[in-house]
Amino acid sequence: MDHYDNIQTKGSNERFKVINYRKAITAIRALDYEITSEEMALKVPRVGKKIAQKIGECVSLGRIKKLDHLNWDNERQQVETLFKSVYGVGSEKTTEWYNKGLRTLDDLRKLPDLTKNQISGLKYYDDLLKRIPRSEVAQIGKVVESAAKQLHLDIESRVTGSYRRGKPDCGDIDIVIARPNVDNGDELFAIMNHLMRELINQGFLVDHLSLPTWSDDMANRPKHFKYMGICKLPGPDAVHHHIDILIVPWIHLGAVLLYFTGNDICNRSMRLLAANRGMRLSDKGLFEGVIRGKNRKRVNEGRWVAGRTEREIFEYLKIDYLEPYEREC
Ligand code: TTP
Ligand code: MG
Repeated sequence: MDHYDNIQTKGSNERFKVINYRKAITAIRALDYEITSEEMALKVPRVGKKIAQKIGECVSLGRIKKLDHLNWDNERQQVETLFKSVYGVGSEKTTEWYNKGLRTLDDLRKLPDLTKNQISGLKYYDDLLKRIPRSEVAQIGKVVESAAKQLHLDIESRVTGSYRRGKPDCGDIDIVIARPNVDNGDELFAIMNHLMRELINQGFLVDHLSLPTWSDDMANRPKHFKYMGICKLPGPDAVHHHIDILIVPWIHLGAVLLYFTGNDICNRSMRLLAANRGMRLSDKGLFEGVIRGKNRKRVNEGRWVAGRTEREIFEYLKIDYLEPYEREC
């Protein structure tokens, strides 16, 4: 998947291969047994013939033959994949750094012009790679929820992402917060400010990757605020994790929960379905009366018709409701 990911371009065949690998990886991760042959791999849903064959090679040879024959620079590939696994590092930088002769994370650590996010990505590199056990995600969710409820008891805080889909472990923590009947930017921003201050004071938020921004024209409008940072539970052995906290208008809560619960392939399918019905689905809601011109490019915003709850979005799209654990596409 990394190989195809590195060489893919928009709309290319490789792009679809990446998606197929992602689907297969998700399906395999959900298994509670080990795959020990190509035949076994082939029986797993979403694992096609070619991927099964490669799994067979991994099992019997310990490597994938195609990678030996590919006409690419193996070292470059490995180093660039390593660099790209650092938070805040994109493909352009990885190539530039490789060309400059950098090969290890310690080489990167010496660079004078790293961005703030790259510095954090390197500082917490080992911790951020670790999957987070479900129980710890739940604990972290409680910390955030209690801090939010200090301000208003009726605030709702929900852990979304892979946790809400029922995964046994997660890559990061995705939290969505809203308050009944509160849609305006100024009130939502006040909740965000309180939450950040409280969680920093507690020593829970230890580093910020992206802070929500404010402009005065947001005051009376529904507005989404997103915080991205690094958190940790108390204790000397606590592991640092990536956390995203979103504070959103009550009116958009369903659409946001739907988006941030994912998975991303499921989101993509639902958006496509909406588009095929002359509608548009975003993290703000479902819009109808959407007109698309050349190359399906949208020419208007459309009229907001659903998004307060997830169920109303499914109903409006005329599809059966999917429980979060069923949204594994
Ligand atoms: P992630 O936290 O990236 O994904 P995840 O929670 O499903 O998995 P992980 O355990 O690795 O954290 O994003 C949260 C949700 O946001 C994801 O499930 C769907 C949505 N999303 C997209 O639809 N497209 C994207 O490109 C990304 C990054 C997220
Ligand atoms: Mg996640």
